[in-house]
Amino acid sequence: MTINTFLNTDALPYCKGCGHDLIARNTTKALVKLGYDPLDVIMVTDIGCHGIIDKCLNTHTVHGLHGRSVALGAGISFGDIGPEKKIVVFIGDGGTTIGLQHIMEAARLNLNMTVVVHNNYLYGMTGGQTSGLTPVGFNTTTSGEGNPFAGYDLCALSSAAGAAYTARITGIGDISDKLVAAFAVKGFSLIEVLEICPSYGVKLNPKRKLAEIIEKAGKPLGEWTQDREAFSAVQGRKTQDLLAKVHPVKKSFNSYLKTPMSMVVSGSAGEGVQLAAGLISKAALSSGLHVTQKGSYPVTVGVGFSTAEINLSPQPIHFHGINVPDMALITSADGLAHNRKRIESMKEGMLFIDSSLPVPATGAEVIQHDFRALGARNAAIFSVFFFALKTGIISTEAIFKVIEDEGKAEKLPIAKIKEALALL
Ligand SMILES: Cc1ncc(C[n+]2csc(CCOP(=O)(O)OP(=O)(O)O)c2C)c(N)n1
Ligand code: SF4
Ligand SMILES: [Mg+2]
Repeated sequence: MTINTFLNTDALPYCKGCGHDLIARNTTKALVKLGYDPLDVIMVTDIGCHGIIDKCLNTHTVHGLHGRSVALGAGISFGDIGPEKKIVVFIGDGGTTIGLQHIMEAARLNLNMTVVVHNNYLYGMTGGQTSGLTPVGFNTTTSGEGNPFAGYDLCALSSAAGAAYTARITGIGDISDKLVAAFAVKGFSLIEVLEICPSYGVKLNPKRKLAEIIEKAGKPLGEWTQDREAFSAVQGRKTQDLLAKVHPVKKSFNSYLKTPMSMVVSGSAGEGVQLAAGLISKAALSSGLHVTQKGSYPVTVGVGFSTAEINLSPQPIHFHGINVPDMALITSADGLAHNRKRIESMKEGMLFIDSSLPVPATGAEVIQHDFRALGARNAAIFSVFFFALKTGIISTEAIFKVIEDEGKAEKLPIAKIKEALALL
C-alpha cells in the first residue's frame, strides 16, 4: 500500500516488518474510503513506537503523555468539534495498561472517537517489557520464562464499560474495511489490532506464529456492538455555553505602565488573596494591559499561605513565571514566610508589607501599612487598593468598577475601604 493524501511520506519510521506500519497505512486508507479530508481528522497518538507516526501525517496531530492519548481525545471530543470531524486515537498495549481508566470512561460515556490499540504484546519502544496485555506464556525481556499472568481482556472491558463498538482483529493483510467499520460508528469504538513486534516479540518467541499466540491467549477475535446514543446526542441537549457566565472585560481606563511588571500578592488562606489578585488583574485588563495570574496555596483549605503571582504588561506576555518580583504585597506572616527568600533577593522595586510584620532585608523600597485594619478577611483586598493609589499603575476607579460589574459590591466593605483610602 502506498502513500495517499493522509501521508506525506512512503517511508514510515518503524523497524522492518512492524505491524504498526500496516495499521498506519490501513488507517489512512480507511479514512480515505470514508471520504474524510486530512484536516477533518484529529489523530491523537500516545508515547511508544506507534506514536512516532505524527510527523508523517497530513492530519491534525496531538501527541500525549504515555497512556493519556484517550484522555486527550476525550478533551477534544468534549469540545463539540462538529460531526464532520473524526477523532482517531492511537495507543499501544503499554499505554493501554497505564491509562486503562481513560478508555473505560470514554467507553462508558460513549464519546465520539475511535481508539486503535496497537497490541504488540509488549513495551516496544523501551526494549520489549511485559505489559498488562501480554498473554500468559509470552516471552518478553522482563519475563524470559514466559509471562506467568494472563493479560487483560481489553475488548471485554471496553464492551462492558459501554463502547458502542469493540473489535479484536489480527494485524495482517488489508485491514482497512475493519477499520472503516470502527471509524463509521457514532459514539465510542475501539479496535484492538494484534501484532508481534519483530524486534523483540519475534526474537524472544522464536518459531511462534501470531495465530497460535492468539489462540493460546484465549481472547477471541470478534466484534461486539451495542445500540447506544453517542455522548454528543445525550449531552448536546443539556450543555450550556460555560463562557456565557464569564464577564467580558472592556477597556475603560488607561495605565501608564510602559514595560512589563511582575508582582506577588501573598497572605493567609481565607483572607481574600486570590480575590484581591483577581481584582488587580481585571482592573489591569480594563486599563489595556496584558495580564497573567497564577494562584498557589496548600491543598488544605483555609490553612497556611495563599499567594498569587501576576504579570502586567503593555505587550503580550510570553512567559508567566516569576522568580524575583518587581512588587510584593504581603499582608500576613504566612505570606511573608512563603515569599521571604524572593523578597530578600529583590534589588529594587517595592515591598508593601503589613505594619505588624518584621521587614526582611531587601533592596526594594519598603512601604508599611496596617492592611489588616479592616479585618483579616479584607487585608489583601485593602492592600490592592493601597497599591493602586500609591503606584497609579491601575486606578482605584478601575478596581471599584470590576467589583461593581461582577456584582461583588454587597460582599465587600466598600464604604469602609473608601473611608480608609480618603485618609491616605
Ligand atoms: C508515564 C510513562 N511511563 C513510562 C514511559 C517510558 N516509555 C516510553 S515508550 C514506552 C513503551 C511503550 O509501549 P507501548 O505503549 O506498548 O507502545 P509500543 O512502543 O509497543 O508501540 C515506555 C514504557 C513514559 N514515557 N511515560
Ligand atoms: S521496536 Fe517493535 S514496535 Fe517498535 S518499531 Fe520496532 S518492531 Fe515496531
Ligand atoms: Mg506495545
